Amino acid sequence: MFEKILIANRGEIALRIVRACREMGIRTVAVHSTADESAMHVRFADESVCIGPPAARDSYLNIPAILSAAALTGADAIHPGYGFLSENAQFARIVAEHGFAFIGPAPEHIRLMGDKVTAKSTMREFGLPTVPGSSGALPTEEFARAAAQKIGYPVLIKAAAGGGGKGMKAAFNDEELREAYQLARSEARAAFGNDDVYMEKYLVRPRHIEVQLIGDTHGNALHFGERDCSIQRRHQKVIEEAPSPGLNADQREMIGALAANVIRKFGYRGVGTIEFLYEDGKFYFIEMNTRLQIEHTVTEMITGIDLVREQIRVATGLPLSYKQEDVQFQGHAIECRINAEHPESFIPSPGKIAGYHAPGGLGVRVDSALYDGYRIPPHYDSMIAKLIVHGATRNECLLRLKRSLEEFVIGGIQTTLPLHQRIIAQPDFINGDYDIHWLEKFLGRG
Ligand code: MV4
Repeated sequence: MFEKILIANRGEIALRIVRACREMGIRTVAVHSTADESAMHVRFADESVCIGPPAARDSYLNIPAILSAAALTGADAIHPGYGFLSENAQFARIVAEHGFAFIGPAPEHIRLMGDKVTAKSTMREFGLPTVPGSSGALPTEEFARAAAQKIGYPVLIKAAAGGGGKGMKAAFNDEELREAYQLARSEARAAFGNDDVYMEKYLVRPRHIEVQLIGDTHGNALHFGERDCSIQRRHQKVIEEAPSPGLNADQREMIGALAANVIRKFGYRGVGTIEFLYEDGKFYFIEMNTRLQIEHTVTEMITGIDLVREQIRVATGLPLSYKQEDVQFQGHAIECRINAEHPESFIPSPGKIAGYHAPGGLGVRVDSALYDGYRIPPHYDSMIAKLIVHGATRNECLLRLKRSLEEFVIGGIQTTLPLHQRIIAQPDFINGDYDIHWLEKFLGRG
């Protein structure tokens, strides 16, 4: 087992990893920028190293600085968290080359899943259902037109190096195809430095269903059920829940087992999430994330399993602590991502916290690094807290979530707490009757 882990991240996820390490008797090293000197993850870690000025490219993305901190403190392993370098295959390789364990998958798996075209063809070969589409990248508009004829409109053009929706353009007929193709390629070039694009049948009102997975170095792989992440705005998840109100137990078991079998076949190590679109009773693979995700919490709440602990165990070469039959699902969990943003304009609202009270009580969890008097820096992502609520049923969970949101006090800045209170009061949401476009339609309605 590792004796000391360096956490190459900040905020709530850095604190989350510190907590798992402390329960496992593992010492922790926090790294921080000059803007995060008084951050909670620094206070709770055993040691801390300042790795640069506020800008992420000079600090949390600064590979030489992070490796130097690991060497200076004698860390055995580096945990990347999510975002920043967590899906950077080069970083994973360099970490291992310098003698540290990377708490994550093998670099070649990170790279394989980072290219959406190779990810899709790999998953199709391993038996996952994929969206009907072009067999590879589309080098010219003529190729795109031919692919659209074969697939049938509407079609969606996507960036091969993409993810998160950048460079994605829909076309509903031949007239729209030229502009969609050109725009997708130029956006992909700008966002990823790679303008390869591919095409798929456009699913018009799907849910976003993702399956939590873990594989170890002994040929074992498990699934921990699914999460419904359809409540999103501009490709930023706002509310996630487990299990999905759109699936039944048979579908849950089928898609979970299918996904676990796939990662077992290609010898995946560590936690991972396979993302599907779900429409009219069918699942379609869209992406695999090779990192721990923000919303891993709702899965933990319905299974009672600490996914970060399992992630660390697997990284040391230990077998998984559980067999599939040990993974039981109890009740329902919903997570609200609380951002330091105006609840209607979504304009960022960094600044000093003047009054902080987190909700509590049975089935209420707050993952946050906030404290009264903390100054939220303007340099990083605006998510400042995750409110996660568990209940025996979805209805009990909703009642508890409403109460918790009313109890939550974050003073001195604007937050999206009022937005969450509005969303969970909507009949469609209460009925679980939503798809990936629901929130933007709701917000557009004002
Ligand atoms: C799609 C789609 C509809 N049809 N693919 C968005 C980014 C990446 N995760 C894939 N995404 C989508 N791919 C086909 N063939 C709709 C989306 C999509 C989406 C997917 C999941 C969650 C939120 C979304 C928001 C907009 C579009």
